[in-house]
Amino acid sequence: MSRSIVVGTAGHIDHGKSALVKALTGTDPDRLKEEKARGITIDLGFAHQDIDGVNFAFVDVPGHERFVKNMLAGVGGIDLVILVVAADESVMPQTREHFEICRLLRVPAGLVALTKSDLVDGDTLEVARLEVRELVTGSFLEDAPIVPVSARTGAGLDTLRTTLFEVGHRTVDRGIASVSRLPIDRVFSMKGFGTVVTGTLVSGRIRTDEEMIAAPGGRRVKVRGVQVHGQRQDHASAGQRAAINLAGVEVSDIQRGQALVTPGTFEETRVVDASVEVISDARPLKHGARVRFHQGTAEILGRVVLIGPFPGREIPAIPPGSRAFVRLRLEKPALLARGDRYILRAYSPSVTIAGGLILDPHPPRTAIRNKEALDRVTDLHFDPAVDDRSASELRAAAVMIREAGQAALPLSAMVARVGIDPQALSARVHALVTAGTAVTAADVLVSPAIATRLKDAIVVALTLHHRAQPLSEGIPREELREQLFGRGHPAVFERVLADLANAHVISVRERVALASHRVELSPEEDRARAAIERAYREAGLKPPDAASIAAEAGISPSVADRVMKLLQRQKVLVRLDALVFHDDALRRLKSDVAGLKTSAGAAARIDVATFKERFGVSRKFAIPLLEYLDRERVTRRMGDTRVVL
Ligand SMILES: Nc1nc2c(ncn2[C@@H]2O[C@H](COP(=O)(O)OP(=O)(O)OP(=O)(O)O)[C@@H](O)[C@H]2O)c(=O)[nH]1
Ligand SMILES: [Mg+2]
Repeated sequence: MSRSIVVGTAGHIDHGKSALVKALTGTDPDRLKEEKARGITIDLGFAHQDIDGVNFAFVDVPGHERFVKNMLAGVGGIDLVILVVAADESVMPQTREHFEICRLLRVPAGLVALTKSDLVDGDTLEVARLEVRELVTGSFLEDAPIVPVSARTGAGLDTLRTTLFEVGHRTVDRGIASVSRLPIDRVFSMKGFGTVVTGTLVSGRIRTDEEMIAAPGGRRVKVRGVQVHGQRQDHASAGQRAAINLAGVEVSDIQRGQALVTPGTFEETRVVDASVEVISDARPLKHGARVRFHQGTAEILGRVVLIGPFPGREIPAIPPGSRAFVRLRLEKPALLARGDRYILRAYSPSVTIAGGLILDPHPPRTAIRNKEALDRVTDLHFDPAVDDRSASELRAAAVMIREAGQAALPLSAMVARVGIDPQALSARVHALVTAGTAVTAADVLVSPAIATRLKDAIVVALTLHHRAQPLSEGIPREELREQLFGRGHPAVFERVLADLANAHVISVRERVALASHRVELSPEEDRARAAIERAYREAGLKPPDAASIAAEAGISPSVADRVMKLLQRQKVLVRLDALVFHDDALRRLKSDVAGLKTSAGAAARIDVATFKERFGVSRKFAIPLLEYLDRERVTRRMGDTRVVL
């Protein structure tokens, strides 16, 4: 498919935006009945046209001041803007407002169309040209071509087409990151197809049959079909306008403001940290101001909380024409990634006042009116136009890994929260590890300081444990984790254990021990061990109780207790309910009972009475032993008797 460039119109009401789109494409972008009746654009309109093999997709926006919110839903993904200024009226309020919006959203390129050139003489045209030049001085449109044109007579249209092609050619192709994201600008139902959504695909690729999420809301949808510029395709790519036919959802389930995204990449958020720039003819942006937050195609109410810097001592406010850092508290969830551009409009009257860049879509809920918070957002800040992307991503990741602490930062969060292209993820992780900023553990990242601290804590805990309980083989793994890292991410604990084991510092079995640890018995304990073991071995299936063994052998109860526990951990002795048997006796019992089958054929059975008789034990021993045999799958109980398996 040919290269595709999305072009947005911008400009004051009635300046001829829609007429120009129609003159260029042959399609009238005003599609609503009300628009035709009133002769104004109300909502976004769409048209497309090939110019010399490049596909230009037009998003025509309304100029009316009441519909700026619709305009905002359209300019999100555009590559190029045509700022439309009627030569007879020149620069008007929405010329300025739309221009500021494009500037704040960092629309990459543009040109100016001086429309209705047929209505003015040369001098008036020059005045309009000068006023436009003044407006765009110092902006992305500073050197943009200004093309006089008339939709009525067709004068200048060819030049406009050529200029559009030239400017369009200079815009850079958007990289196709594998996270797909399509802010939805229209939802409708099409006969024979069902639900269709449209939008500009800002990143990634959307394929037929793919599963996606419509978020916020998290609804799973399936892509039934994809159309780009009115043609069926098997996929749409970043930078294209696309119509996506969805299976399994009604039109009423989906709205403008949601986005189609790859499952598992974005988390909804209501609190974000951002940089902000207040436009020069707006009022100061006050701490606590209620605003309309616009991003993608969404409009969400929220409040501005100033992080800083604060030049004055009075009520903090960001003066017009200056920049600062803010925390935005939204009244409804949004889907945001680091690096997203947004616009703020005043709650009432709704005029555009500021715009900026999302720096952290999931900031920790810490106090923000202090120097630490300001340092933090300064660290997170970046200017995509001049900063090295990889360096700024690594800096942000470092902040977030540090803050995640023991909980660790999931790799999946790196994409939306840090803004890393999934294809670059492993390279970034490698860089973080090499720089000593992160340690990886399964699918999370943790700061090396945490890993080191945990390692030290484990060694100390084991040393103390071995000193206090020399007969213990170590601390059970789970107990150790609970004790030292209860709130930490389990993968980090496992990673640290593995590191220590690989370095031969510890040994990890059911219990964790220092590698150097040996169970060493004192002469008294050793004598006790031998005596107890012998007693149980000789007692076979009729063991006496531990206390009487100890008493008979003259062993103190505390030594007996320690040695008994050791023998059980070593599996020399086995506890069945209240009774303890020597492992040898149980082994012999198992093979004897299993042997019944070989001698008696397939239907070997045994009941309590025959068991007692054959093995010479009382009921007290017979019951736990038979139950043990069931558990060991040597026998199976069937009513009063047992079958030998
Ligand atoms: N004489 C003359 N009239 C024009 C020209 N372009 C547009 N018009 C007229 O100006 C009026 C407004 O044109 P639109 O294209 O609807 O203006 P718009 O900028 O799309 O307006 P909104 O979408 O409502 O902001 C219409 O009556 C057009 O016929 C032109 O080049 N010359
Ligand atoms: Mg219009």
